Amino acid sequence: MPANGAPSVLIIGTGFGGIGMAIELRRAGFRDIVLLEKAADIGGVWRENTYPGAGCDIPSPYYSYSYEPKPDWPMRFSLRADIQEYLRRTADKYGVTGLIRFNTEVTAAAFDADRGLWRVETATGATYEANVLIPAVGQLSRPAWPNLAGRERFTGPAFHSAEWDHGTDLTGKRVAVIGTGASAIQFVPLIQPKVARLTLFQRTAPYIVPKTDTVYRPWQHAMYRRLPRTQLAERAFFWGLCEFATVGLKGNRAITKAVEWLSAALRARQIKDRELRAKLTPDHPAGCKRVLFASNYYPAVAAPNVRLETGRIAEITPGGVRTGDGVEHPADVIIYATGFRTTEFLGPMKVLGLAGRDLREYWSDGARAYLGMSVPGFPNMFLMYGPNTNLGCGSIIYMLERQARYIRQAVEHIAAGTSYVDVRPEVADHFDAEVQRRLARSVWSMCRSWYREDGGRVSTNWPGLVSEYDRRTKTLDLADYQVVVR
Ligand code: N01
Repeated sequence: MPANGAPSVLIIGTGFGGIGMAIELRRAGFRDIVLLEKAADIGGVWRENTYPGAGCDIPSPYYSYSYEPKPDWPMRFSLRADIQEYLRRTADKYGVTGLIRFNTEVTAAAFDADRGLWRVETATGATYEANVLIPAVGQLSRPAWPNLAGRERFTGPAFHSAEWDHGTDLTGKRVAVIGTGASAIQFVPLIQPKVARLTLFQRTAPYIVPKTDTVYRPWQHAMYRRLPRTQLAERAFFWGLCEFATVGLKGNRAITKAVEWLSAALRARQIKDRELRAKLTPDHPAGCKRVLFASNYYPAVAAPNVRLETGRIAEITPGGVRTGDGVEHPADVIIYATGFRTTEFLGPMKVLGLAGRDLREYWSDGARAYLGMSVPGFPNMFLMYGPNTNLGCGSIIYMLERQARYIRQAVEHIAAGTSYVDVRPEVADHFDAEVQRRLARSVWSMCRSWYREDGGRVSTNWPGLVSEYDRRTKTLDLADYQVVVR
């Protein structure tokens, strides 16, 4: 149990990572905790992504904190507003909301070894100091805009799916959507009935499998409330299903072939036009990009007011999008569903460790961290949802809880009189080599995706099952760290 309120902890971000971390520390008795949040509300991606139909494709009984089951989720695959509300309520319940400094964007952080303190600068000019720094800023927080010529010349409204412009009414408009990833496949079916014409620019066809959604009935809510184990069973089922799917992503082709078959069966059932079906047929192994869940996407693409354009985009013109064949596709509105800058962990922050070492330089040939959390030369800093902790299938909240548990142990060691702990470079290097060796055999090394750096390194994904991550992060081994005592 900490004495004298020490150590002090600064958490950056109030998505599931930051809030979960603060809860873990408070439950362990720590009180000197501050969370810095750039926006005016909590929620991370669930606050930012307000596009029509935004929701989670991991079932809610699994996509929730293990210690905070919610018996009354309206649906199995919850929509963003319900998920954000769940996070808000959980933060309130565990006394975290009052610890948050809103509208406080961190711009830089530097470690002062003499004082064993991180000094953090913010866009407001306010500075903060703490013994421990925990960036929990996510992998999907910064929209990626495509580098297309003429983008600024377009005269109509244009916005990114993660920054949806609710002031633009799409009714009766000619709309161009660029990108066919997880975001696009959620909002395309919702905007298709109201627009006059939708041109959907697909660079790579994704694998889509049916979404087994369900609206929970009152009797189910009552059952989950009275017999919590029934909801736990649903959680366990999806945990097991994802572990099984991950065996495929790790390299078992029989499993990924089954996913390919499932997706082909959905196309055969929902797309009657052979030419369109061919265009929608992926040309990479399933799982190498994220497999998507939707039962309403293919029918929307097959609707008469939709055109699926697979030609290369040559440029954006003042009035639309021109493809490589010279054809201009007129549009009143362009929506960029082009994803996130996933491999630029910690985004624009300048982070300086021991002897002024710059994190960006250390990561110049790819982000890496021991167990996704600790970076040598950056003592007392622990990342949540850091490099190589994303999943092809599974609940990130499960991973975040493991990270919170591990980091809490580090904080306990620091509370016990240690000035700082710094992961040993050889430990971190050995771990990174192992992770990369394993990822090279996985399906993620077989195509270009947001999981990979430009050079090909897979820097986002965990190479194993979540049960392995659970085991390896259960107990912090101090032998992995250089420990500097005051
Ligand atoms: O982004 P993406 P997203 N010209 O990177 C295309 C999570 N998420 O926002 O595949 C033309 O997947 C790009 O084409 P290609 C989830 O983890 C979850 O959709 O690179 N096209 C692709 O089609 C997800 O994986 C949920 O060839 C260009 C698309 O844009 C992650 O967020 C919902 C292009 C980008 O797809 C990201 O999903 C939403 C260009 N220059 C998000 N540049 C759920 O839980 C890019 N593209 C359901």
